[in-house]
Amino acid sequence: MSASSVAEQVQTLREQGFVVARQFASPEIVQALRAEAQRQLDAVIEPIEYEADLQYPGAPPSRDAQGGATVRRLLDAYRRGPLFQQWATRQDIGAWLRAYFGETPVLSRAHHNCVMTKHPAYGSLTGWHQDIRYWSFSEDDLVSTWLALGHETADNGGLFFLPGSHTAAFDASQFDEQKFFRADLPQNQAWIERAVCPTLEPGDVVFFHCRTLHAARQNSSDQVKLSLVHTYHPESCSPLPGTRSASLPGVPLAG
Ligand SMILES: O=C(O)CCC(=O)C(=O)O
Repeated sequence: MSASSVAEQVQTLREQGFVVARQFASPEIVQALRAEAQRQLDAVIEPIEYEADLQYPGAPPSRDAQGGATVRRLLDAYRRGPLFQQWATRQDIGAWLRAYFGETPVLSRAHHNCVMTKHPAYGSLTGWHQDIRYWSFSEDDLVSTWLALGHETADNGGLFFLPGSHTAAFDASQFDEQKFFRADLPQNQAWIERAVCPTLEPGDVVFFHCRTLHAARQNSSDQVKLSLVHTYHPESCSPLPGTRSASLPGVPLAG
């Protein structure tokens, strides 16, 4: 089967809220990004978010506890050197997102913009959520890219998505106080039963909408999972002044 075109992928994103672009990054790029991510992880290069900071299920109780030094994200990937910067602003990423937005895409440095790790021990489970829940923009039509730097499956903490959830009008009562989609409600169960977890190979990129409900389990393999994650908005959509979304300047992508 031939690879799907950008136009087809954009259409799938519009319809189901996520799409996998297979082999978007070459093996050489993936190898270089992975080696650099691993080097920075081993060298504990800040800024870092630790599993203990979030306290999701499976995380150590504090940074001082056993496993407390388990990294969740290497933050501000854009500032971590030219390899990461080039990836986030690549011409083909820009062209893809321009096809979706119909205008210049802007990289948000305030959200995602990280190497996401999931460790076999102390790597946590992330419940069902929409990324937009804590973001503040004039519109809610943002798209994130998730580049697999290794194999990703349900068992090592790969992402699950709920197709079509990006266009659903959920009620606030369907979410808990941390804005996680409540798995205990029958009306939510009907959604959760539709969950899909695309298996990713190194170099695959998932484009997903900021309203798409997604979740991930813990990592039951014996290898750390590494992914590179970025978020983009169209230039006509701005972060609201004074919010975290406006805390770092965005980077417009060349046409
Ligand atoms: O890898 C995970 O546990 C989920 C990450 C995620 O959904 C997020 O950061 O928004």
